[in-house]
Amino acid sequence: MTQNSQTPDRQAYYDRIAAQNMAPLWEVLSGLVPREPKTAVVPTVWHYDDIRGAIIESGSLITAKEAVRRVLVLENPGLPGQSRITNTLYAGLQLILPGEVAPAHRHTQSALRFIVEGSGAYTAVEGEKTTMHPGDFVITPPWTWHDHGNDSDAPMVWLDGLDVPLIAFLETGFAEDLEEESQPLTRPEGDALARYGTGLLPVDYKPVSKTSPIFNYPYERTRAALETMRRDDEWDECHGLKLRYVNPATGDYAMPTMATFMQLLPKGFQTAPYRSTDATVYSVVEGSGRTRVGDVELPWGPRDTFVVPAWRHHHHEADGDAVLFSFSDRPVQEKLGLWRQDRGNH
Ligand code: GTQ
Repeated sequence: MTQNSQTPDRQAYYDRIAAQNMAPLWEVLSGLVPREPKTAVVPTVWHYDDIRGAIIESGSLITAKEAVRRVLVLENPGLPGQSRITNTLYAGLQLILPGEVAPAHRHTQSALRFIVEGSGAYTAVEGEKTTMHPGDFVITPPWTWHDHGNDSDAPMVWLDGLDVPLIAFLETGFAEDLEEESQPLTRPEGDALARYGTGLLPVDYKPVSKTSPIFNYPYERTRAALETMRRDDEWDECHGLKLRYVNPATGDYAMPTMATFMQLLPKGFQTAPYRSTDATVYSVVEGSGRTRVGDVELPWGPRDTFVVPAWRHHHHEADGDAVLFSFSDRPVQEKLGLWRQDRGNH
């Protein structure tokens, strides 16, 4: 970053102006205005089978109530101690045991849950409960009350994705706790999906927030859509068959700060080299294979989480049919006119 142009005269001058809270731009210019994105984020995979033991062990060390959220944060090794999986995104694996409640709170950070293990725990958001199953994509919009509970008889684990580092950078983080552990329920389960998630909307509906009014996109439906569409056999060379989750009221992404996707790679498919400016977190739902990021190989199987840094060429290889969920900060980049992609190796 430093351009190595220091001389004793210059250094003495830099020291003097530092006392006046000034610094020479020419020593840092190329780092401040890089020719292309330079990221500290390292391509990394967390194999569920390797980390499951530690996740379950956390359940005997602390209760969900005491922890508030009992989560093992997935820290990018290039950003140690910063609770970040990419520059702008946070990810963690949350455990909730039978009978436990993670108490109600709300915050300005957007949260997504992607269900990894177990079935039958719930999230309640703004007066409605949704029961969660593997592969479901569940949303907690900014500043909405949410609590989680597990009425099933098995542990449940999901991937939390939040825009925590982005909100911290913008210094717009607010949070508060509800006095009661669980919020009062005001609507029957399934209300939001019926109202907004069947290709219909209430006749005079106007969006009241920037987040989708659907807060659980069940895997069953997503998987069925992919399975029906594959019959056309129109595979994108970079993505296989890739869908984005949308807010049905606006056509925009389901969340204002995070884009979410589900893609199908058929058995034996190898995607063409691709890169984009949004670092992307993947959660493997079905199948196994590997993603190559430059010289780094990330082998993956069901329930694994992996991250591809910004603007790094990569491609995926699927051994059998594979289904990958992913999320990134693409909506923010697009709205600022910054998002770029590069299809192919040139
Ligand atoms: O479930 O509300 O992983 O507030 C981190 C912060 C989960 C949550 C996290 C949170 C939550």
